[in-house]
Amino acid sequence: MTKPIRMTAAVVAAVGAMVATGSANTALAETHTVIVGGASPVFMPSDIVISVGDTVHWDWDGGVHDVESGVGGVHDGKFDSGSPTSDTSTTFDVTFDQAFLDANPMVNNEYPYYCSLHFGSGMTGTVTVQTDVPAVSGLGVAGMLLVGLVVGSVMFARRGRAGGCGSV
Ligand SMILES: [Cu+2]
Repeated sequence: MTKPIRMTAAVVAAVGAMVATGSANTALAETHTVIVGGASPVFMPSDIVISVGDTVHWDWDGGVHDVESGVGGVHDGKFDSGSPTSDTSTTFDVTFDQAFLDANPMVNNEYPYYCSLHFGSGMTGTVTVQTDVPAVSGLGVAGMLLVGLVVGSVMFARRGRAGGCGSV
């Protein structure tokens, strides 16, 4: 009977760590860097999923490029880095907070963008903003697991006592 209980304790500790990590994530807005150009005319990574409040940081790495929101070279006015440039010290930041989402509503909070010089050859990307912060639902699942494990270990302990082999 000691073996299953010891294992349960280890799992409870692991779930506890998950819960702690989850609550830390909800408190921090993150910055996601997207490399602009470089060896080839692409955005890297091209499609990213972020949480509301996070910032996307585009960082020029070579070639003449820009960042414009929209599809197929048609600018939709949501964000724009300005004229294409080859200056590798160029950066462009957009914070996708709730105010930005409210002012620039998109289906599924999915923001497509492109380089005005190279969209035809596939220099495009998307930023998808999640408003239901994943860490919160993770916390719920972890909480349910924790309750299940506590109930399970209590049942193990009771069964052990009833069988007369519960002494340490
Ligand atoms: Cu380009």
